[in-house]
Formats: sequence, structure tokens, C-alpha cells
Amino acid sequence: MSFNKVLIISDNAYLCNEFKKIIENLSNKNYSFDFAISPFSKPKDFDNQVDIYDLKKSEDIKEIISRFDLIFSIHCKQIFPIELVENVKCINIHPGYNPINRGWYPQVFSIIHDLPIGATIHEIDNKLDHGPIIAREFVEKYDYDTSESLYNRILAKEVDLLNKYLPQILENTYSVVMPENEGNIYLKKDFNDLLKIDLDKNYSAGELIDKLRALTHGSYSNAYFLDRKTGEKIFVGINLKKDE
Ligand code: 0FX
Repeated sequence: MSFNKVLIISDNAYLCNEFKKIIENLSNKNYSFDFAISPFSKPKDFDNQVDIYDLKKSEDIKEIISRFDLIFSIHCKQIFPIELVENVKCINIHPGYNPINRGWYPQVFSIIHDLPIGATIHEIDNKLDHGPIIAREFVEKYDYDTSESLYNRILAKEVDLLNKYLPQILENTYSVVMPENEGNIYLKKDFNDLLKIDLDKNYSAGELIDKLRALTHGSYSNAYFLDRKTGEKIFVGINLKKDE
């Protein structure tokens, strides 16, 4: 039986918009789609009408279970509680290739640990970025990538996978493969632990360039060292340009 009442819960306005474009182009119009965000996201950042769901509140969980039969997490920053996962089909779009890049900011750790990377659509289970895999594909990773350039390639791959697989997910005709192993998982704390550059530590040139590439992402202030006189944080990024 196909799904009908679909909730998209997200904290990423770009992906919400892309999702909206994909559903506008679906040939089968028999579905209803509602969008929601987390309490810490701002509704004004989202083009479409959004509800707010707090997945720590049992009344919100009960409401979701009663209203929807399929839920997409497209970069929703809340953990889906087991009560929700066991009562409604929940699907996650992850900016990493499961199980190699589970967890937080996967492209950062892919650069640091030289891991292959891509994007995954999977069913949510009780562990992070872990359930049965519906679709996954690798993206290229280059020595001249920063976190931002690699992230943008992964986002494009996520949209591409959604485009290809959304009809069969809605029809409930997709198939899954199980992750081969537990893979790698990095958390927000692991990202925070990367940020400080110790001026007295010996890094190889490669290690230091990789650390700076992994922490260079648009205007975010990530990597830093401490000013030798004042002890203030000095943020540092890297600028890379391939010889054309
Ligand atoms: O929404 P999202 O792209 O993804 C994150 C997690 O990486 C992902 O595993 C999880 N499923 C999802 C719910 O949340 O995160 P974002 O929009 O906050 O950040 C996008 C990129 O920006 C991130 O990959 C790295 C970069 N960034 C972000 C922040 C806030 C930084 O480099 N520094 C930062 O302080």
C-alpha cells in the first residue's frame, strides 16, 4: 500500500525548497505533504508554510503519529524517538555514505580521515544514520576541496537521489540493503575537538592543510589558534586554487 499523508521535517531551508520542487513535478498527485521544522529553527527562513514539532514532547509525537503515515527527515537536527520510529515509517536523507560517514558534518571527517563520501537515503531505526539503506551513492572528493565545496557536491547528490527514489518511496515499492557493518560515526563533540590548532604541535604539511580544508566552510569561524600575546582566539581558514 502506498503512503498518503507525508510529513517533511527539516532544519535546512535549501533542501526543503528542493524537496518542494520535486513534489511539484510528481506525476501522481494523490499525496498530501506537510512541512515542519524544529523549535530552534526560524519559520521566516522557510519559503513554505511550516509547523513546529518538538520531538521531545510526547503530545507532538502523538499528533505526528495520528496525522501522518510517512515522515522524511531532511537534515532535521532532532533525534527521532523510538516511539515515533516504531509507529510511522521514518526516512532520513543523510549527507554521508552509510555506514562509512555516519554522524555530524560527514564531509569534515571524510577530509580529515581520507574516507570516501556520498549521500544516503535510509529508513530510520534506533541508532544514528544506521537503518536499512534505500539508496546511496558516492561523490568525488578532490585534494582541492574544502568542507564547503565537498558539502555542496553532497547536497546536489542528496537532491539527485530524492528525485530518483521519491516516487518508489511514496508508492512503498522500494527495496533496501542492510549496512555492511557499523562503519564510522563522528559526533558534534568530535567536530569541536578539531577546532583548536596548537601552535606548538608538529603537524605534517599534509595534516595541517587537510585540517584547514576540513574546517573551511564559507563564513563559519571554525579552526583557530590562540594569540601568543593576548590568548585571544584567531580564526583561520584556507584558500585553495587549482592551476587551470
Ligand atoms: O543540516 P546540515 O547540513 O547537517 C547536519 C549534520 O551534518 C547531519 O549529519 C545531520 N543529519 C543534520 C541534521 O545536521 O548542517 P548545517 O546546515 O548546520 O551545516 C552545514 C555545513 O556547514 C556543515 O556540514 C559544516 C558547516 N558548518 C556549520 C556550522 C553551524 C561549519 O563548518 N561550522 C559551523 O559552525
